[in-house]
Amino acid sequence: MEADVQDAEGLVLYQTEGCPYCVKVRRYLEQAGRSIELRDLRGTPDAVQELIAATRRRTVPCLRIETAPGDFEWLHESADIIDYLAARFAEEG
Ligand SMILES: N[C@@H](CCC(=O)N[C@@H](CS)C(=O)NCC(=O)O)C(=O)O
Repeated sequence: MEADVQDAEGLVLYQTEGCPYCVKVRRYLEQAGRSIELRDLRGTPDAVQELIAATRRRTVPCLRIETAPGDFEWLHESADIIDYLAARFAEEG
C-alpha cells in the first residue's frame, strides 16, 4: 500500500501494520511530527519482491533510502532506522 503524505523525500518504509518493530518506527515518526511513504507488505506482493530482491531478507521494518536518482540503500533494524531518521530530520530542520 502506498500511503501518507510525504514530507521526507526519497524515504520509503517497508513495514507491516502489526509488527511491533514497525509500530515503534511509526510511533517515532508520529512523535517527530513527520511522515514518510509507507509500503505495507501485507497484500502488496510487489513490495515483498522489492524488499527480498534488494536485501535477500523479508524482515521488516526496512527503510529504503534514495541516495541518488534510482540508487537505494536499505536499512534494517528499527533502532538503526530511528537513529537515521532522527539525524536526517535534525539536518533538514
Ligand atoms: N531486530 C529487528 C526485528 C525485526 C523483526 O523481527 N521483524 C519481524 C516482524 S515483527 C519479521 O520481519 N520477521 C520475518 C523475517 O525476519 O523474515 C528490529 O528491531 O527491526
